[in-house]
Amino acid sequence: MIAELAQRAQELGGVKLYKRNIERVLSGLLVSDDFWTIVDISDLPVPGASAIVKVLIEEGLAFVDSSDGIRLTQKGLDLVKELGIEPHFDYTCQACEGRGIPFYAKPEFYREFLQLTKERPKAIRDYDQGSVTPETTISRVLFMDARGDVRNKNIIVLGAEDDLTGLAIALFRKARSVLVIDIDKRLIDFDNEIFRSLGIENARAMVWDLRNPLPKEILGSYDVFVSDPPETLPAFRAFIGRGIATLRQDGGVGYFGLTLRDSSVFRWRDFQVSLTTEFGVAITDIVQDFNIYETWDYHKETKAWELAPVKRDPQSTWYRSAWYRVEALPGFKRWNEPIGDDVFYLDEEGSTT
Ligand code: SPD
Repeated sequence: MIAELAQRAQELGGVKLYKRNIERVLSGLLVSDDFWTIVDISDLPVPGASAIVKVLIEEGLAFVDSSDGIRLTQKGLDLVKELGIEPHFDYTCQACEGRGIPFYAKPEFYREFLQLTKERPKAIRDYDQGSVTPETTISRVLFMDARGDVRNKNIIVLGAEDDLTGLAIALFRKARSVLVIDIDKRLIDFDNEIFRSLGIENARAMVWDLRNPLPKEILGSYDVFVSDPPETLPAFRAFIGRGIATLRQDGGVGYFGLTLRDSSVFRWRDFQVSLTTEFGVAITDIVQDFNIYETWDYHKETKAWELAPVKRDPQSTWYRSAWYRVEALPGFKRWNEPIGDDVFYLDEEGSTT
């Protein structure tokens, strides 16, 4: 029965699904009626979660109540019982928000970042932007520092400066140098203005479209790269492939976010194969749900909103990504080819642009 539901939802949603995905959605429905929370709990791309909910409704296993909440019917509750599916449990540490790194460990750093970024540029749709919370950005830097990847290192941040991670690394004042490259001139100007006004001379930001190969002087020049790519395969190569190409030598390190809200675990396997077998890096850390994103203002203009089985605002933050750390091993590959822009931001699994 459940495998059949997965098959039907897969046909409806156009993304790969299997039995476990149905179980996770049912488990989520036992604790929340909010569609976006269900997406979060079930670790599914929106088109997949939406298709599963729609199939459950068609089968009389779930229904939409008068406040646009999704709830299990008696038939749904009977099925859940029969299958032995339990309510989703959340044991996330409230102090560190589940990252294992308390963002308040360096209070002056956190406060300075908050103060300086009050007027930060808003996330816009053009480049698939969606900013992580300030607590996430600060925790990224502390996580990197705890792994020995900040002090006296040359660090490059590629794309995704809507999260202001490059700015935060520079404000931490421990790196040897920081270069931020991003397609969005608003962010580049924002960073450079802060560097200038605070007299931070070892950091700079420049506009760059990562679809284009990196210039020679950037290749093989850095100890650490940081990024947060859109989850399409071409964007993964442009952000992460090129990130690896900036590393000076083996032992170089990369950090980036990968989400299951815009890609499936099947796609993650492709990414991981490409990282380990093609680019020659080892994955040393994956901290699931490390990165928490503020819901972007353009949410109601996206395919995700259009696909949602109910049109109700998310009840809380729901979009998260895992924090990956990779280490380049001897013989790692520097990839730096041009990339077309046809499916750069959006494909069948992605829907939040
Ligand atoms: N389009 C909405 C926000 C997307 C944020 N990007 C997250 C990328 C994770 N790798």
